[in-house]
Amino acid sequence: MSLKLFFAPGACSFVPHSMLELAGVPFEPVMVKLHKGEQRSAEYLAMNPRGQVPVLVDDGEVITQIVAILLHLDAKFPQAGILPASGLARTRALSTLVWMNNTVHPTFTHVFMPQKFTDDDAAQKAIRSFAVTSYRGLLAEIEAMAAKASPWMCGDRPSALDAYALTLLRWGGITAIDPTAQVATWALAQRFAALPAVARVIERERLQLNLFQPAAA
Ligand SMILES: N[C@@H](CCC(=O)N[C@@H](CS)C(=O)NCC(=O)O)C(=O)O
Repeated sequence: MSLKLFFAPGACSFVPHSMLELAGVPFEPVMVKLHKGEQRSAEYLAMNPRGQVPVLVDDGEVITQIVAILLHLDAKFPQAGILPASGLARTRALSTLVWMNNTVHPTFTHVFMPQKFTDDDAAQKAIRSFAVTSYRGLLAEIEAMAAKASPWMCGDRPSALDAYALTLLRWGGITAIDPTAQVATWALAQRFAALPAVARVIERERLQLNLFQPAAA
């Protein structure tokens, strides 16, 4: 069995990256430098024509999309607790995971890369500013979920939801949303980051949890 994960530091690939480390299975992490455009190299596009991370390569089979990658890993390593095993707990966790991936994450894309949505400079500014407000509201929804975590989002085991919550909260810092003000999510993220397996990922990606910079006046 050979597993390779293409990841970029601080990107959404942190979610499968931390799940692979938590699973304790051998895998090869391959860093992709998005700021250098490595995701658009001919070699990378031959593997993933969408030019994005994460990509999981399992025995030569290329798998893209976070939710698909996580479900694939969960089926392969059920002991890892990537999602609750069954029942309503699993359904609810999937519902939150998919919402994080298809709503919260793309809202941040509008903040971080408004150029993907229009080439008009003024419209980009408007998109960004509207998306920051939406993103704030979405982080407040995550905060309400984190406040009920006991101790993790899915109960007694850390899961993909904790990893995604950390990632989304961390990104908020870039948009002048102070992560420490989201008290429950911040505590959850710190607890998750302190798990030895996750600490290895944070070290490999050289991540700083708190990226907060106040908005310019
Ligand atoms: N829907 C995709 C989203 C992946 C995604 O947005 N990846 C970003 C990093 S967080 C990326 O690779 N961006 C590089 C680019 O678009 O150039 C998934 O779930 O995997």
